[in-house]
Amino acid sequence: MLSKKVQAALNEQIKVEAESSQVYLAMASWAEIQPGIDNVTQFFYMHSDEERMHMLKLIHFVNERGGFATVPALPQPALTYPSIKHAFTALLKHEEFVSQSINNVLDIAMQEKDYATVNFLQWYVAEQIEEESLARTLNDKLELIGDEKSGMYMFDRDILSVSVEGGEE
Ligand code: OFO
Repeated sequence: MLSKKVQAALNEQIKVEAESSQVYLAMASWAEIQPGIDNVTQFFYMHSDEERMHMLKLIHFVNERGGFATVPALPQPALTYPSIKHAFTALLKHEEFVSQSINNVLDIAMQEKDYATVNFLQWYVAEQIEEESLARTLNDKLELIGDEKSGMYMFDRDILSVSVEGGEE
């Protein structure tokens, strides 16, 4: 059985994952109308789907542990970006925020001596390490590319294989 505190923290995390899914969905829609970045577009759509999966996993966990997972209202995410680099910088910042949020939930679960939740959250801790690392790699590549068109062509060509190697789920 979940304590009220742990349930509230997990419900907050459900909101964070849902927001992540929306943020990346908006990035995908914006990328889709930019010329020549079809794979970047697909990367954002896939990332949005993954975040929805992270949200669902939390919903099932809360309900299976005798709690009640609440589906949150969501703010509208940013709809456009000045450049692809800006979108990826925002993605990295967002992932860092999510990691911090997972750490907060973990802190609460530990304070409450809820070791089942602590154990469950390990998957998210590992996932965030991978996602942050992938986001940093992609930002570093974009930094090198600058405004070079051929570099952006290769970035788009390679992004899906980089994300698979990076262990994206
Ligand atoms: Fe939910 O994994 Fe990133 O944000």
